[in-house]
Amino acid sequence: MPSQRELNPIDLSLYLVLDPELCGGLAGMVSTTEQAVAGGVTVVQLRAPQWKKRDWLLCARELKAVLAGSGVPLIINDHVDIALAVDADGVHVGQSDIPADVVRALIGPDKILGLSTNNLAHQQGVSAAIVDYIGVGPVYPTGTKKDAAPSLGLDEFARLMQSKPLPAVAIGGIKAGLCAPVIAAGADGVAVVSAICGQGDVRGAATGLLAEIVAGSCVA
Ligand code: TZP
Ligand code: MG
Repeated sequence: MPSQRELNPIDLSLYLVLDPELCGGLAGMVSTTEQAVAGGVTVVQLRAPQWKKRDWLLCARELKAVLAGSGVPLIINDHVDIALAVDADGVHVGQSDIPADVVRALIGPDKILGLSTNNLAHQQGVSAAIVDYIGVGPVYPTGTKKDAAPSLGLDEFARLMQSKPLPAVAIGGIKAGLCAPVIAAGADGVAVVSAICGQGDVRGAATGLLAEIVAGSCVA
């Protein structure tokens, strides 16, 4: 991969990671996405670790249609084949998934590629010629991802942000009232699951989080 590859531009400000259980299945994920985009989310990721591939495909197609013309990119967690099948905007992988260089070779230079990192060694292993952004966390304890690593805490997260190799989105336990400090610590955006999925007022939840993120950027 040529090292002069330019980063794909992506506004990480408010990054929604969908959860099938919290949203109430496929239809709930689609309606959550519609409302969350109206509330200002800037990225949507389809993540459904328990799902069969057929459901991934059906949902990805619907999300792609809902997001068309919105300017909000659709990112597919783990599954490169699904991303390619629906011409999604990008793929997000973790440290135990298909390696980033292999994903990049499969999706080509123009798609967005995100990589989860949890510590300095992970960050040092990131190739900025291959990856567009990193997801860093969990910052706070989370009940959403059962196999999540221990939470970093804000101080350790801030230390990691001092040497971030790429734009970084913070994830894990971030909810209303906790966004601004994470942004002030150096994150380029906040990724949430339960702070949006399953909320009674999805649009309002997104709007409130985004306002905090903007406020956090002002003091960063
Ligand atoms: N990766 C690290 S923590 C996490 C993922 C997918 C779950 C975050 O969910 P929540 O509800 O925003 O804490
Ligand atoms: Mg993964």
